[in-house]
Amino acid sequence: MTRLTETDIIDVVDYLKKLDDELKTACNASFKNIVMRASGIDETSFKSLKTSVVPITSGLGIIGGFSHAVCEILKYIGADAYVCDSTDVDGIYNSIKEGHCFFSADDNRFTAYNPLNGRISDNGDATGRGFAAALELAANGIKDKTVLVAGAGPVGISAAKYLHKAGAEIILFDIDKEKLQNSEYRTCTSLGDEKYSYVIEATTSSKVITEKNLTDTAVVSAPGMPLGLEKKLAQRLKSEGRLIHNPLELGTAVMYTDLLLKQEF
Ligand code: 2YC
Repeated sequence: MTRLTETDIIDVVDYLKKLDDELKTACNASFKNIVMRASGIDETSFKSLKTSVVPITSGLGIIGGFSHAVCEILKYIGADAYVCDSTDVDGIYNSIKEGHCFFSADDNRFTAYNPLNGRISDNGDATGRGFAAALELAANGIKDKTVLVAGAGPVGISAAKYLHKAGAEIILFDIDKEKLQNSEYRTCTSLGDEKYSYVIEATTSSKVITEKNLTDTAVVSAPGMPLGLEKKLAQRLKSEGRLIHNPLELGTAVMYTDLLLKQEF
């Protein structure tokens, strides 16, 4: 998975307001409504829980501004979030002792836990569902529509599962055929001449989707970091409200609404 940099997460609050407006244009739904849809909850089951963001110093260590950015994203959708003043296991211990949910990320895993109901959420899984729900709304329903899912990692697989359940026909693309083995979907290891109207771009490469892969009305929902579209194409799609992309926001917010689901044990 791609490690974020400080520039990916500066001015989060201003960015969230802009992103909310972009999503209302592209998906006809607010940031929070997309997030709740991805978790399968509605306003009646939304709660503002005390939630701590615990900085983790292991491995490559702290990313400047990461904990603050996660905290601001959680506050934006209504969680009672704060950055824990202790780090690592001490921070996790203090959060659980207070009965607070907590978010923590090392170099390999970004997770959220709710000690009140045992619910746990993983960023890759949550991100896939967040971008899938956004595409479903942008498409005004995805039933019987074909969706290209580029990238068979945790994010792409989670998006494919959500959209398949919503009735879409999935074409799963990855250059590594190992990742496509035993897949329940139609798969391909190269993008032929087919043009797609609905795309999930969930790869870590920076040039996967080009004009020739897209119809004139195509919508691209891209959790992939870095963005897998060439700059000009990305700018044109964005200006026409047909590109959904953000480095951290959608996935982090879905992790929180995942914690509100009914009892896990
Ligand atoms: O500041 C901290 O607590 C660091 N330990 C955070 C490291 C996050 C590493 N992961 C990433 O940059 C992203 C995640 C946000 C999702 C996938 N990669």
